[in-house]
Amino acid sequence: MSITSEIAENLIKGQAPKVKELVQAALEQGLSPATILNEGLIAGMNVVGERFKKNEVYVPEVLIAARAMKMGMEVLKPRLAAAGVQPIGKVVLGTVKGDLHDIGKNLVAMMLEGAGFQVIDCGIDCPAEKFIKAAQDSGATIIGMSALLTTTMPAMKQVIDALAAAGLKGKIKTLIGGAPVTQSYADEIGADGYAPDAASAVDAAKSLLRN
Ligand code: B1M
Repeated sequence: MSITSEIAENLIKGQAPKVKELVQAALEQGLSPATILNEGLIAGMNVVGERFKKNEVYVPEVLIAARAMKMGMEVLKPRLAAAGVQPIGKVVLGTVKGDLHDIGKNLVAMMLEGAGFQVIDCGIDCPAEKFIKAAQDSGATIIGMSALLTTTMPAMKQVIDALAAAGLKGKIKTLIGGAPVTQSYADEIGADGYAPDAASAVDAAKSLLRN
């Protein structure tokens, strides 16, 4: 088995120290940071994402795999930066104003990072101005919003309206999700994308980059 396949296999199993060790060994063998990222860490996280979508694995397994990804990335990040490897896109992500739930939002962040996105995390209880400022400051082209309460869902529309008022609607795309959120709600408030789970959020974000 190639060392990148070994990295992917161990990431899927959530073997964080082993992933870190293998990433280090792969660098010592002369593999490029981009190859290790794409064929090792991202390949493994893609498998976890697909299994999560099919309910073959659950939140704890994803969190454990994400921790392994994080440990591998700690070794790889400085080398990626030195090699000038760019993220595939930048996403500002947060839980909307009034809402303190962040477990789902954090899973989305991990999946996006696992797929090669740079995530600017605005945390919880994030007001519209903070989302928009973070996107403008970082050059992100997607704002991702999470809401878990029916009472905080309207805060998503406030962000979309504020983007429109600032003349940024369409330039900065919006992606929404969270347990009470639906595609029809996304259509109703004019969000550019909706995803029912963290793995689908990656597909939706990639599709927003293309359109
Ligand atoms: Co709260 N809570 N909670 N809670 N809580 C719910 C959401 C609730 C359904 C429980 C219930 O009554 N059955 C209910 C909401 C009812 C409603 O509005 N319809 C509720 C309530 C009422 C409240 C309080 C008001 C309770 C109170 O104080 N009276 C209060 C509100 C506080 C606030 O936010 N202002 C409150 C507080 C809390 C805790 C702080 C105790 C805690 C949060 C801890 C934390 O997040 N750090 C908490 C929890 C844990 C829950 C439940 C039990 C679990 C939520 C969760 O983490 N799910 C929840 C009941 C439940 O869902 N069974 C509940 C796991 C997580 C992985 O799923 O977040 O849906 P989820 O994320 C998924 C997808 O939705 C999607 O991907 C994720 C992974 O697949 N997704 C996205 C999420 N964001 C996305 C963004 C995307 C795309 C996909 O694009 C950007």
